[in-house]
Amino acid sequence: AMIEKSKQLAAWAAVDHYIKPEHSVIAIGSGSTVPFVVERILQQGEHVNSKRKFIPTSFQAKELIVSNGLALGDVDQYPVIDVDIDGADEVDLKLNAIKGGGACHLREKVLAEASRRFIIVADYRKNSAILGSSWTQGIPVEVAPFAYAKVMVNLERIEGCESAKLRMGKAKAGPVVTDNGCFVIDAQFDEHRFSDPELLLSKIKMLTGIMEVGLFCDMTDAAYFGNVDGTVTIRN
Ligand code: DER
Repeated sequence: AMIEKSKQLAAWAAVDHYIKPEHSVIAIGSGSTVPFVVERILQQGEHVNSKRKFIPTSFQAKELIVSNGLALGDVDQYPVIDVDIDGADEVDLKLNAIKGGGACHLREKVLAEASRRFIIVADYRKNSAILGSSWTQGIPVEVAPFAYAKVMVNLERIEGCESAKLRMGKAKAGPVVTDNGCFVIDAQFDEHRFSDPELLLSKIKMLTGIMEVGLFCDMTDAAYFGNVDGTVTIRN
């Protein structure tokens, strides 16, 4: 309950500060924090008489938009987005983030880059000084199925890589398949690598067969963390 409350605190504060009546194209992130973003937008009521379009970062986000009666937009038609609010698995002091715990990070990163403002909302567990402190499941790497075994070999050769494992489904036999029909490899690195996340990202992203990497560097305008004591930490 405290974690859920802290997600709500972060989401409401971010919406109140960053989503204004004049914003007409809004990207909706993925995960369990973002429903509180939609909840607050509905409370604002601006969407009712505006031409607002909501762009989903995943099938899950699309369902959230549609089930709440918000106007669904397509990034093909709205490639320039006013504000994107999304969750994260962990955020460091420089607003670098690990994303992809929900295997949605390719579309999330595309829309984050397409947005004038990219805001992260999260509970206190995600608020770290250095990446890899609280999120210990590795960096999510989306990969073309054809290339996954070769990419696993390439990842394990990167200095500091401790393991690279294909993400398997829990309620599905075989590997997780993303909204893009791809697989996810979770790559564990020793914590020294996270002192320079951009260098690590560049080493991973260049491997042929990789679709996207769950390291968001130099992309986030602000991060909102809900705290146990009911306060919100804002980092920007
Ligand atoms: O996959 C992602 O990057 C999502 O944003 C997700 O990891 C955030 O998760 P949560 O909001 O459910 O904690």
